[in-house]
Parts: sequence; structure tokens; C-alpha cells
Amino acid sequence: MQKKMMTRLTGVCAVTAAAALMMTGCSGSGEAAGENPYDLIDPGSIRVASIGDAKPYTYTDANGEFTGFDVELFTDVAGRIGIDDVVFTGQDFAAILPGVANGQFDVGAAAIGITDERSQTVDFTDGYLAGYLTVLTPEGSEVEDVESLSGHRLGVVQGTLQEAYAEKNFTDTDLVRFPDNNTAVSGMNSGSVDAHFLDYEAAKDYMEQYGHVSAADIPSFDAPAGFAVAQGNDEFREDLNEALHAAMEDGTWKELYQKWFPGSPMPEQYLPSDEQTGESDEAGAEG
Ligand code: SNW
Repeated sequence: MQKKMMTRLTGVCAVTAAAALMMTGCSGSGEAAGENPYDLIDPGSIRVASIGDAKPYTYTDANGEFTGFDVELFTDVAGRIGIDDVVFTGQDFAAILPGVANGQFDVGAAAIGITDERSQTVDFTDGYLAGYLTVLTPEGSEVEDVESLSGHRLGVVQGTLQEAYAEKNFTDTDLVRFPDNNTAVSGMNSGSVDAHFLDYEAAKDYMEQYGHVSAADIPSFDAPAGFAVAQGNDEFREDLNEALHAAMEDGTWKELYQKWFPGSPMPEQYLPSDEQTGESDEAGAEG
């Protein structure tokens, strides 16, 4: 392990020699203090825990490559702090934050809403997306709104805000916990659950794929998505924040939003400051 790290460090000095010299000085020994200021598992590379079936936030394409809004945004942000080698790994959603907290991953990126509860185990960057939680149903379902969920079976992915929200608010509904969205939607397609509760844009994608519909969209603006990092890794978090805000200010965020969420209302708060009118409230925002 130590040997591998040393090899990697040497490689980093070669690859990012200019940046390293500017920032910290690259001694070539690989051991000088400050060469791994972000305390990364493999210096020069960021390991990201994500999920493979939350299109268009984060998913694997036909070649098995991670892509989507969160993936492209994070990759852009990482590039701005000088790291181009970003390695995404698919996990069950419930495993992402534990994996970041215990040092298996440097970052968690998967439309992860920032909450006080989650902030007890990881730190988050500033928010970059605020939208709705959606109850997805097959067309013609008896579940047509929140009220008619009573007495029905609702799928949720373990560890999500949807699970927590449903436990608290849908008390007459039978919750069925799934490891991921694809399994839950398969369950819905085969009739083992009546509905599945997931993020708005991912629901929209399944609507387009299967002709499903939305029975309810519940605002989750108080839990905007952020990138999760280990607690106390302040230099990393602060530099990611600076890069994230730069990506918002120069229009990169907006471009990615339009690319991945076409037709969704454009929120204001993440746009370049000269494009913010200050008129819209968060209610217009999806993402
Ligand atoms: O709280 C929302 C946020 O406002 C935005 O709409 C993106 O999704 C959320 O972060 C909620 N996402 C869920 C969660 O954080 C599920 C994430 C997932 O399935 N990948 O638990």
C-alpha cells in the first residue's frame, strides 16, 4: 500500500508538475508535506461513490461509463481544482455515505440531499440542485395522489430521503424497501408494488421509458443536493466549493442543467449572478 502510494505520488508530480510546483513545490520524494493537501486515497485522483441507475443525475451508459448531470458537474469541478482523474464507482445508495465516512471513497455524488442527519457522518459542499421527490405510478393506477397512497404498496430506495419522508408522512402505506431504482421500477412493472418514490428527474426518465406518470411531486428544496466528503476535510471541501461556485458563475452549471434536464424550469439560485433577477423563489426550481 505504502509502495503503491509512493508510485502514485511520483506519477502525480509528473502529470501535474506545473500545478504542483505552483501550489506546493514538487520535491520528487513524494513525501513532502502538502503534496496531498486534500488527503485523497490516491493523490491526484478522486474516488467517487455514486449509483448507476439515477438517470439523468448519475447512471452508467451503454459502455458502462458513468455519466449524467452530477457526474459531469463533479468532473468539471474536480478539473478546476487540478484533478482530472475522477473515478466513479457504483454502490447501493445506502452504502455511499458510509463509504465516504470510512475513507473508502473521497466523495459521494448522487443527488444526495444535504440534511442535518447526514451531516452527522459526512460534510457536504454547498448545494447544487434543489427539486422534487416524485411518486411514480403506472398509468391508470389507483394511486393518483398522496391521499390515495393509503393502503397501497410504495417502493423506496433504502437510505433515501424518500424513505425517511414516507416513513414519517405516508403512515397508512406499506413501504417496500429496494436497493436501487431499477429493482423498484421492475417491481412496479410486475405489480409487486403500486408506486415508486424517487427523485423527480429520474422519475421523468422512467415516465419517458415506460409511460408511467407522476401521482405527486413533493418539494425537497430544504435539502439541496451536495457533494459529500469526509468530515473535517475542510481544505478539500472549501476548494470544491470555490470551484463549484465558479462553475455556476461562468454558466457551466446552466449549460449542464439544460443538457440533462431539458424542459425543466430553470432555477435562479445557481445561475451566473448577472442572470439572477431576484424575482423567482425556489418554487420554480427543479433539478
Ligand atoms: O433533496 C433532493 C434535492 O432537492 C434534489 O431534487 C436532488 O435530489 C434530492 O437531493 C433528493 N435525493 C434523494 C436523497 O438524497 C435520493 C438520491 C438518489 O436516489 N440518488 O436521498
